[in-house]
Amino acid sequence: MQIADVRVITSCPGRNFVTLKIVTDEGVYGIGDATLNGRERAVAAYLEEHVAPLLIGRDARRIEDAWQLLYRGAYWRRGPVTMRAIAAVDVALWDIKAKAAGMPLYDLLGGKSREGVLVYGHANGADIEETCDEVERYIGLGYKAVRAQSGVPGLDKPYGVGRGQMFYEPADAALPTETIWSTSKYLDHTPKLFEALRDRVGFGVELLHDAHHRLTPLEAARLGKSLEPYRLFWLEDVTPAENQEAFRLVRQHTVTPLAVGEIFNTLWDCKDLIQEQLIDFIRTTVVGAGGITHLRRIADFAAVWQVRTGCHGATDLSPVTMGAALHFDTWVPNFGIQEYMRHTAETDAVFPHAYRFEAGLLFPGDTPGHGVDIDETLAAKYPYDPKQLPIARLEDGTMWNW
Ligand code: CS2
Ligand code: MG
Repeated sequence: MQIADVRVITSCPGRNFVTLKIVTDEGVYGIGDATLNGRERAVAAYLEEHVAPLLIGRDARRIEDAWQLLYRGAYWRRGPVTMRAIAAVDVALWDIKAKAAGMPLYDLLGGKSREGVLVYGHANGADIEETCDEVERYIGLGYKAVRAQSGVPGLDKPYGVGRGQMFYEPADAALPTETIWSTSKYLDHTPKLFEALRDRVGFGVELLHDAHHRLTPLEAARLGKSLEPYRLFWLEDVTPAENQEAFRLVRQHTVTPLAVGEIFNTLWDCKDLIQEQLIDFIRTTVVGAGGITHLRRIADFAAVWQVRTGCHGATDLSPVTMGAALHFDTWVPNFGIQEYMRHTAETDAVFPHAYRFEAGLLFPGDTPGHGVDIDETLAAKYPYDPKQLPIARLEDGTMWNW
């Protein structure tokens, strides 16, 4: 089974997505997601210029060798662009292999470890009251776990309070929108949010929160400690993780579970966090961390220290990633939770898929492969529309972490 054609499809049905389609000489094809929010063209060019020519004529069954070729052969290894390009190839080849075997991807990985995949949705509001209403709405939709983000008094455009309700798209302009951040306003506000939430909905639903890389380690420790009475399922991205050691200080002060990793792209980004037991959930994804092949290695490594998976699943990860992730989640023994930000109707039309939501769980479906396709004719109707993620500055103008 040889690779006969490799196509990079950039489309903007509601937001930009980059999709890789690999077609074999036997007519079986597979697709992979290569979307990197705000940097889509970088990955598309990497695939078109530096990867596609290497793949033509290769045996499509040799997934591991393709991964090693694209990782070691790049010389300039790791990084979000390179690892997303490798991920797109990897997921497309796993899709092909499962289709050729006539089985859903989770069977190829080792079979089901669970029937349904626990997911969490994104409730957000301009203030505490509106956020409580939204959390209640998600519970009414059947969610058993809900992330809550609210506006912060005195701050404009805080992270996580999006336009639209069931999906969240932060990339809102061709040049970065500038936002202002105040940690002290946020730290004073957030415990009040979760006190109000627990008063409103009780302790029967899992609550999550994303600090989005904005705190120093000691501030993160303070937030984690202040949220302990509200028993969060996890507190995410509490502090930038380039220095994995920073999490040790947080860990010393709080038992609030910690999640990190949506911006990681290899095991090397989280090896110390895992083996030092500084985190509880690893957020790496099939699209961000080199595909099924590498994410499986991260999950198996994490299992040794009882760290569970909590794959990122924002609107800016395509339905192809959601489909492949659900097969991974259905198999992986140390599963934690799957993020599930919905996509717009336009996006879902371009990416027909087998997965479905029911009673707080996602089910991947049983079609051979990862169960997601792309309608290339429809995709062509949505030209690329350059957008970038916002940036954040402190109130004195200092550049900060968005
Ligand atoms: C967020 C994302 O879902 C999350 O946990 O961190 O929405 C993130 O802001 C976007 O994926 C960035 O493009
Ligand atoms: Mg996040």
